[in-house]
Amino acid sequence: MASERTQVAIIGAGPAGLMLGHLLTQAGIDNVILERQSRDYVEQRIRAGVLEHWVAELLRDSGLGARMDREGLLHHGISLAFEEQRHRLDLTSLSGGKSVMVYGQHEVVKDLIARRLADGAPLVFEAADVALHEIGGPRPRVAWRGGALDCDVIAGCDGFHGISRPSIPAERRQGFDHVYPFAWLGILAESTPASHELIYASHERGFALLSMRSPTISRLYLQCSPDEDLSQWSDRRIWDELSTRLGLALPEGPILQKGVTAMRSYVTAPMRHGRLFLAGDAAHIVPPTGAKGMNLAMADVRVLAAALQAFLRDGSAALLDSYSATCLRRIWKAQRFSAWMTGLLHRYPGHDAFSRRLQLAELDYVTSSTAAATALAENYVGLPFDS
Ligand code: RFL
Ligand code: PHB
Repeated sequence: MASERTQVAIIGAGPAGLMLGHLLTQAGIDNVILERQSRDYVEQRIRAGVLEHWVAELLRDSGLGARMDREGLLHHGISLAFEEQRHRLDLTSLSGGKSVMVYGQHEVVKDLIARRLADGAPLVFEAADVALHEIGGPRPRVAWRGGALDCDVIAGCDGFHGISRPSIPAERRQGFDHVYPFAWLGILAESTPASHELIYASHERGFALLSMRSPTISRLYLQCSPDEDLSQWSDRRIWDELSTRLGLALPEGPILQKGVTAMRSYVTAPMRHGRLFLAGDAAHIVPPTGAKGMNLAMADVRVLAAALQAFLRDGSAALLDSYSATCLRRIWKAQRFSAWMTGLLHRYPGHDAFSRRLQLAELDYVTSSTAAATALAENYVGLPFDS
């Protein structure tokens, strides 16, 4: 089959692939995005909800902030709940003026797709059997059922279960993996959020989180077992358990979606093989407790877009050569924060009374020491890029 040609072939239309495509298009670099699923599927997939301060700014600066600023919820604090008390951390005063934006990942995805289509930039949905060829040489090639592309560089933005990472020979990459002995049962409900800010609760019965998508839609999570049987969870049981763990009466409403999310930390290194560069969940995943997954995906593509510009416009490979190391520094710090938040807030099977007292002492410390609260806040709103 005759191949078409582009500069950058992007695999996956999640936040990483779409944002990379947008930044490259703005810089005048040709790119094609290939997505296995349908447009409807990727626009309806409910996932992350918290954007770090700089991500909201990047969206604004690149012309994508209008709907986010109208419909998103700007948050200046979060609360930690334990031992029947709630403690608010003022993220904005602790971080020197920063905040987070509560705006669903699928809304970011919708905005990016709408913009891409308006720009007339190529985006192929339902691209089946995508395969990467010649990634070790200067002219890589991507083929799928019904098409093929010659390109300069491939960006593997196809998530944790994609084909990009396994396209790198196993002996050329190292995986760092940790699986947690619990999962989250998440619901999306048509109900007024009981608090206008997020509440992370550490309870004897397990972790719970109150979040939201709008003033009328709540997003709530409960720690559960990794093999939890959802059929055992009636709506009544879910609401009662959430209310007990959060220590709060919850306005109830129809549950629109229910699901179980596994908790895992994973990093692959390096994030490059020849002309293939991995970004986002294709290279790393974090447990959702620190709200870092989508933000890390955005951080990778911010670095990758600048490196690709230097390479494809000015012929300088230095930034591409340091891409993996630059990203991994931030990624490991986000891994540390996510694992720490997870350990701070969850109940571990076999946790003894001593371990629980240590956890409560740490929660007490974080909510009473400005130094400790500052460390949490600067990570939560997003670490600076030069650190
Ligand atoms: P995605 O979003 O998984 O997108 C990858 C895309 O690649 C496509 N694909 C392929 N396309 C072509 N050919 C193939 N062979 C392909 N294989 C896969 C897929 O269909 C998909 O469209 O990865 P990306 O772009 O790296 O984005 C990462 C984020 O989605 C992820 O990190 C976050 O959702 C994680 N996460 C959170 N992150 C945050 O920053 N803040 C949060 O508050 C937050 N909460 C969460 C979360 C993830 C959750 N779940 C369900 C895992 C809460 C939950 C419950
Ligand atoms: C969400 O709103 O889905 C959400 C918020 C904070 C997290 C994880 C998920 O830490």
